[in-house]
Amino acid sequence: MDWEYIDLHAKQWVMEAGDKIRNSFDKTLNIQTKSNPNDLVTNLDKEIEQFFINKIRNTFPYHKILGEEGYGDAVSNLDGVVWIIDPIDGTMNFIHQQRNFAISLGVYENGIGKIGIIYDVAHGELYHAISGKGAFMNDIELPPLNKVTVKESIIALNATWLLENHRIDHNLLIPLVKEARGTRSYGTAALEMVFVATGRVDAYISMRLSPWDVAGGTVIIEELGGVVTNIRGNKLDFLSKDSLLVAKPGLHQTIMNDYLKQGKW
Ligand code: 2AM
Ligand code: CA
Repeated sequence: MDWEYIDLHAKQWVMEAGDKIRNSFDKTLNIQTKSNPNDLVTNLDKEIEQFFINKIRNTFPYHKILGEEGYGDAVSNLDGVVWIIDPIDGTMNFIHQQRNFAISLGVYENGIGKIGIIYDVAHGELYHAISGKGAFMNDIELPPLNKVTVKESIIALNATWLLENHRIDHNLLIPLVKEARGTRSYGTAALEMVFVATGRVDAYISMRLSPWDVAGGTVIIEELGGVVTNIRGNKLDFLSKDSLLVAKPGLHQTIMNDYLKQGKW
């Protein structure tokens, strides 16, 4: 498989999609809710997903597509080449802020991450990695991730998980938040993952994400020696919703052993 050829197309389409999104800023969005009143989708989410699907189907007709808005294939396994796409990650930010959202795309072969592309449209920052060929931000190669202690780290997480909730014993996270140098919350898993890649934050924790939220970021993080698992320390399967712990090497192990594994769940 010529991954560089596929990557070239993918990046071109992502930039084109970014232009479409930027051009939409002064138009009225059609906003609907999905599973609950905070689960939002706009006409743009749908149009951008369809844009990618048309491009992929025309150019790589044998590839499968798993997209958040459901215009792709009914993917039940990762056999062959599968594109995992979130046309807009951070839709709530897109609607309210017109920033802090991203296009996120991962290309997997038999379940193995090959290409990861995340485009921070509002800031014009394109992150991308081809497995084994390095990770880049706007074509500047990112250095490998180094070890860091909790005391020196900024951890991205949503305040929701510090309140009592049914996904994690929130008492496990409180000591971590106290020990860390700081916490941040951006409301977009794809960008929070690439912020680990660039060192803007050192770790990111979330309790419930979908494959399209994490597929692109995982390729980029792993290319830099970072670690991606769920909060139980297991690998993700990119087919089901799961929790997420992304961190620099060493920090991941510390958060797992000294904090998350201290619970009884
Ligand atoms: P989205 O904007 O593409 O829906 C916000 O904290 C992050 O979580 C975003 O990356 C958002 O992706 C994702 N997210 C929001 N609601 C979700 C849900 N119900 N299941 C999985 N991921 C969700
Ligand atoms: Ca989305």
